[in-house]
Order: sequence, then structure tokens, then C-alpha cells
Amino acid sequence: MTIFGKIIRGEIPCSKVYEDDLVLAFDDISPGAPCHVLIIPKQEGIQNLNDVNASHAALLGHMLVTARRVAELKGVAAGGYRTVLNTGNDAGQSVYYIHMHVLGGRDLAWPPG
Ligand code: DGP
Repeated sequence: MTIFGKIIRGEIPCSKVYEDDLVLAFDDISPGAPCHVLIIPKQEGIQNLNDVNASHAALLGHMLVTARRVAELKGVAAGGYRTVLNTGNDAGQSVYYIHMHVLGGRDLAWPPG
């Protein structure tokens, strides 16, 4: 099981930002910006975007809606923020449990490294 699987089961603590029936959002342990929140589905077993299909569309949409909510809760919505899903080795994915990064609170360079 991944570290996020343990967080979703409550076996490892996290700094919770938002939670509902479908998702959990919590502060990244190694923040890359003043706001750096991770959104994960409560449904386990999805490693990354390569595992998703049409049956996951509502869940993925809900993760985006949650990103907006998180940005508002963190006070970065008006200034702007970035949502990122790293998929696979070349993208630098380190935890193979699908998660969306919400980054904001500073100027973010583009393209990313
Ligand atoms: P990625 O590279 O997209 O797989 O990002 C994984 C992120 O997860 C990375 O920014 C650090 C974060 N992370 C890893 N372990 C933990 C943990 O135990 N708790 C929290 N809150 N974040 C973690």
C-alpha cells in the first residue's frame, strides 16, 4: 500500500484542508509553494491517469471542483493557482496513488522543470 493509502485509512496523520465523501485534501509534506495541497480520491486503486477511464469522469471532475474550493480556503483563488497531476516516471511521480497538486501563493514559472 502507498503512503496515501495509509493516509486515507487514517493510519498516518495529515494536515487536512478539506474532506467529503469522495475526496480528501491535505497539505503536502514538502511544500513547493505557500499553498501546496494534495487532493486524493477515497477510492483506492487508481495509480495515475493511465488507470482512468470514462467511469472515473465524475470523480476526476469532483477533484477539479475540490481544487477550486481548496484555492478559496487557502486564499489563493483570486491571485491564481496551478493544478497538476504527475503521471509516471518522466513526470516525476513519486507516489503511485492518483493525486492532484494545488499550488499557489507565489509566481509559478512556466513551463515547469
Ligand atoms: P508526486 O511527485 O506527484 O508523486 O508528488 C507526491 C507528493 O507527495 C510530494 O510533493 C510529497 C508528498 N508526500 C509524500 N509523502 C507524504 C506524506 O507522508 N504526507 C504528505 N502530506 N505528503 C507527502
